[in-house]
Amino acid sequence: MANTLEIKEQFKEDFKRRIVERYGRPLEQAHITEKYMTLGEMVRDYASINWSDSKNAVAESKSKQMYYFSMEFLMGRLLTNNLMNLGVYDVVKEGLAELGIDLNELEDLESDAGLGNGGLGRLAACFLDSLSSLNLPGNGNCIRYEYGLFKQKIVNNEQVEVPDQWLSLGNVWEVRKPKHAVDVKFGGHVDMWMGEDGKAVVNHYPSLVVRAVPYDVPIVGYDTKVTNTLRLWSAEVADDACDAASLNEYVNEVREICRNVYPDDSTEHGKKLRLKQEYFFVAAGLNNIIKTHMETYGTLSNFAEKNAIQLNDTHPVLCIPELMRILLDEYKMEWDEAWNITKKTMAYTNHTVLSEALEKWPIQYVQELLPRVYMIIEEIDRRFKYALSHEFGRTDLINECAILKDGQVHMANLAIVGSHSVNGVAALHTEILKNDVLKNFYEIYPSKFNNKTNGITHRRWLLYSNPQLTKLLEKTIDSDFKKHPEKLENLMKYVDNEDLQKEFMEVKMERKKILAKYIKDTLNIDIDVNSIFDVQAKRLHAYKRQLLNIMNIMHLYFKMKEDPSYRIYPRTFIFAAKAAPSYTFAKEVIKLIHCVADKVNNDSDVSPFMKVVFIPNYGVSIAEILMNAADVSEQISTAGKEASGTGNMKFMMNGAITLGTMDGANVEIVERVGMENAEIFGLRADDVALIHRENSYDVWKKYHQNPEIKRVVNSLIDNTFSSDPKDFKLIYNELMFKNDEYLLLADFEAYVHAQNRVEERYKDRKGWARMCLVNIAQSGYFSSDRTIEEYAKEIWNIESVKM
Ligand code: 26V
Repeated sequence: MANTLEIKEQFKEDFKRRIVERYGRPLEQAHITEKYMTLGEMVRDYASINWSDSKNAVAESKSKQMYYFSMEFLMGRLLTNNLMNLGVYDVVKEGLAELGIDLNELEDLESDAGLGNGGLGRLAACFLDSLSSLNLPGNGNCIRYEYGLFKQKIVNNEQVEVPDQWLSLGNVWEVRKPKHAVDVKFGGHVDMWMGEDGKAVVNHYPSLVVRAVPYDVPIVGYDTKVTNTLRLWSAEVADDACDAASLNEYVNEVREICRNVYPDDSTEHGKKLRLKQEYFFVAAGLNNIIKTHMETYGTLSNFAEKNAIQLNDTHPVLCIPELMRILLDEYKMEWDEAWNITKKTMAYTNHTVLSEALEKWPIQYVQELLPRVYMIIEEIDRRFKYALSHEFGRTDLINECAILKDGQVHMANLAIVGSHSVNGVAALHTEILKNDVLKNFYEIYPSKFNNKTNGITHRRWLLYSNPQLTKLLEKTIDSDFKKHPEKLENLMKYVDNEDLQKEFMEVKMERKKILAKYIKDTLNIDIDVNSIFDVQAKRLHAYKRQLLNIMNIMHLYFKMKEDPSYRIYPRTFIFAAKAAPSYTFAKEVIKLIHCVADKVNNDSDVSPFMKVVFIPNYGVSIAEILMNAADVSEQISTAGKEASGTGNMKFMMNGAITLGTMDGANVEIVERVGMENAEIFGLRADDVALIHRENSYDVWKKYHQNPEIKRVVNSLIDNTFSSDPKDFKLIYNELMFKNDEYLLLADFEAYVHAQNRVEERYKDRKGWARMCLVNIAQSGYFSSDRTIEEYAKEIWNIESVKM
């Protein structure tokens, strides 16, 4: 084994040589992007040794593999993560420094791989990190989008979307694998007849054939050789292009499949494109898995024993009829055998209870785009309805649970019928699925339902993004927690230690200074690092109630203006949120936050006590400097609506206090830290359900009862925060003329009180530090390692790779 010094010298030599080989000039003349690319390629090549060994180990042991099918993987940057997981970060940093290169500058050149919208996509990325780090054979399957989720700019207080050209420097982590390309067929018509063997012969004459080419990304585990694969599919022209009207049209049709994450679906074209994307990556991914399986075993009868597929929400649910199609049409299997294999292979995760987010496809689209797959869906639906009346004796549920009804394919229903496991992502969410949203299915298939509370990788979200806290923890409880995050609980022994409390507050201050510098550099706003950093960072959505947060700020502003003797403990309210491009209400809330910020930040009476900051372009890299600088974590969704939340866990792990409702995983956070170490307020999920059931809420009553509420609501339309009378009318109307669907005014007073309590508690510095330490100590449960171990044992039945 070479010592560190030798490794470093070797690295420096290799690095210099590679620059010359690749760019034809010496290091001294190389551009910084060339240095970045070279380092990335070296790291990838280094990881490739383990990658290859991992593939061999899995193939030789013939162990079962899991494939995580997800339309989204929000990977963020990989350079730091891979250097750290490979255990070479320090050596590389020093080596580069000796060559006059600052590793941090190279790290900053990497674009975020923003292949997703929010929590669902980041969860998939955390899961990949945990799978490799736990030595489990689990791979990702997704689309290689040409553009990531849009970049958010703020112009005149409004969100403007800019394309995210994340591939402009190339992607050093991917390896193109043309030998694994497959053709995916769309449209056209199907011929069927009875063959001599009495089995159906199916011929599909597609109107469009697209070549799917995989790009593989190594997923490097922490302190292990196990390296899994994230396979990203890219669409290219096929040799046999079919009857595309013109070459240009065909090329365009192909290219748009992989152009964007979640393309605009407000038009028919956009909707059909989304469906095309879904089938594209499902068909390509499945085809590949089957090919590999056949090469190893020569039969598909043991397919479910050797492969598990997790469907991340309903987006990849076409996996179910597509696997049926392959087994029936291409391998001539009988329906019952094919169906058993399919159900045993597939497992479905639900991520939302919001009915508008449950996917449904017009039958006509599916029929046109996927004629054979549609026939199979029809047959699944027919047999399911038959079983409902003949097996389950539940004719009453036929309409309720149908896959095909009111002209649509109900994807969640298809997912439940065609899989062996249905899971929610937090305890409360799973209960709501069982007792409310999916109640009928729970009655039919009680044993399919289970809970897997989400988690986050403590490597990215603690070890790498918060080295200051990591160092303090290592000093206090030793470094076991790095491999075994549940060991963070050892910190409980020290939470009363005043020296530790003080040191923790120093760490927090360092992180706050780093964030304050970022805010100064990018927004030119000065913030007080001694103020309470109160952060709400997540996608903008009505149910997440960013509006409730800003309404409290408006309320505080009015109160301080009205009464000069009333002053709050200095606080910096920080928001970060992207709104969907067509979500007008959400965009209006962003504008409101900016207009309130203008008023508050420029008012010399008030601004010493409060500042409002909106950090644009929230994504993984911003989260890495934002979460760990927070004192207060805002998790204030209407109870029952947030399936889990995962930001809440990142804040907790970095020692912030949850100010939240009893929703999603907040419930389990509080269960662990105790009510006294969080600030919980507002209606409970049961209360909300009752209010809706009995239709007992009257927003105008709230408005008239409480003059403070009235003042805030009126200020939305009386030009206090904007001179344009059109501004915020939409928000006002949503609240007052749609009876405040998300119950903001119902929770307003409770929220204001909770905010007051936060302030009181912050003034007790030791008590506050103790609370933060308890939160860190109890956060180990929320490592995605725990989540993945549960999936592996209870759903996938996979075991660790021996290398
Ligand atoms: C999608 C849409 C699209 C149409 C407009 C309304 C709407 C509302 C919500 C969604 C979310 C879709 C699924 C999703 O991203 N769920 C998130 O999954 C996270 C990981 O499990 C979880 O932590 C979040 O609570 C959940 O919202």
